[in-house]
Amino acid sequence: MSPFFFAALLFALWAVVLTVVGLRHPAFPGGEGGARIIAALSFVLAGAGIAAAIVTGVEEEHKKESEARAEEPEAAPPGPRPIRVEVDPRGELRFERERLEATAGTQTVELTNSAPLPHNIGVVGQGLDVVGPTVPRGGTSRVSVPLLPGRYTFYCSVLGHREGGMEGTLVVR
Ligand SMILES: [Cu+2]
Repeated sequence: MSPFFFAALLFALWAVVLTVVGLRHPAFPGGEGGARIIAALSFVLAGAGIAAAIVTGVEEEHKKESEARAEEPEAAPPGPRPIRVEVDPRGELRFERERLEATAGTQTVELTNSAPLPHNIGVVGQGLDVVGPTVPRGGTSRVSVPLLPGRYTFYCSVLGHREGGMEGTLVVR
């Protein structure tokens, strides 16, 4: 039960009590003092009703706001998380893993280069052949790829790197 509804109910009961008592006792409210008390109580109840209405309104506003916020996605790129791969940090011509897994659909493959040499990320297979930008140490090379179930090869297209060992298998389910 909302506070507004409760206060309204209380106020309605109070009105009924006043009417019944007033009808049964012609002398009601019994002098100036009695009238003042009745008036004061009515005033307090009416005030409580208004306050409760405001509180209920504010609460509902907050509820709406938080619901709206819950529907808004975080400031993240749309779609699933990127498939991440790193370069061997010791500077060898290798990725830190030789096998990546993904689910079918449009995915982002992201290479973080923490090695001294520039590198990039390429994905080839099933009619697809894309290469991201070549980035120096500290950079990120990204490609967006529409993946079908099956096997792809990921590699670095910088001259001599793939031949040197910078390739691996991307398995899509
Ligand atoms: Cu490379």
